[in-house]
Amino acid sequence: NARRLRVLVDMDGVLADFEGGFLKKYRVRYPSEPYINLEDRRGFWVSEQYGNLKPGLCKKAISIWEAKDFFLDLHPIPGAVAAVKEMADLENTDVFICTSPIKHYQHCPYEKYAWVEKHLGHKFLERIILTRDKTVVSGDLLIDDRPDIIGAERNPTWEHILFTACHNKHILPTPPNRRLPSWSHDWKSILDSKRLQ
Ligand code: BVP
Ligand code: MG
Repeated sequence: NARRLRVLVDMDGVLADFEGGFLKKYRVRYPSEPYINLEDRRGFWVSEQYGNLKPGLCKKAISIWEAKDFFLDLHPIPGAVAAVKEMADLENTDVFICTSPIKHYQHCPYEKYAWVEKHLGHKFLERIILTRDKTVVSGDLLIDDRPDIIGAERNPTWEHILFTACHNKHILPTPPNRRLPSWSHDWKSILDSKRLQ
């Protein structure tokens, strides 16, 4: 089977630690405001949970990731850099980084490219797909921490593998939906199972 496998890998929450980076900068900028520990995060939208915690905190949360250097300063998720490099070096495997930038575009798109160059190297700049709609991108697998990935295409070509994050760990994946609990788990088996299909 010489068919190539195309893997789309999400960035925020899968390669880059958006949640950890957010909490750290939020607490520095708003030291007297309440915050949500990562263990207590529920729901994909940080802004929504903060808005429900106290009026005004939705806007304060948004101010954190709209600021310069927020996306560039994010730490890699443990094991992510090594895994993606190894994945890209596998035979018959094409890896793309498929990420949704925020609409406040002054810093985010640039910093996503800079982050990839810094952590994965210059050649990975060829592999970046910025899109707000991942359903129109074709691939065999999409490794992503967002539970609900919808868009213009009703039948995306990819199988969504839910990457475990603080905000989704309590969600029970409805079979046959699969999870990748972390990069130290066996992601290669997921790819191999897809090659055989
Ligand atoms: O660019 C990130 C941050 C933004 O959504 C994008 C998630 O991209 P993917 O990982 O799905 O590719 N984002 C925005 C908000 C609120 C906006 Br108002 C949020 O609460 N969480 C969040 O991740
Ligand atoms: Mg994500």
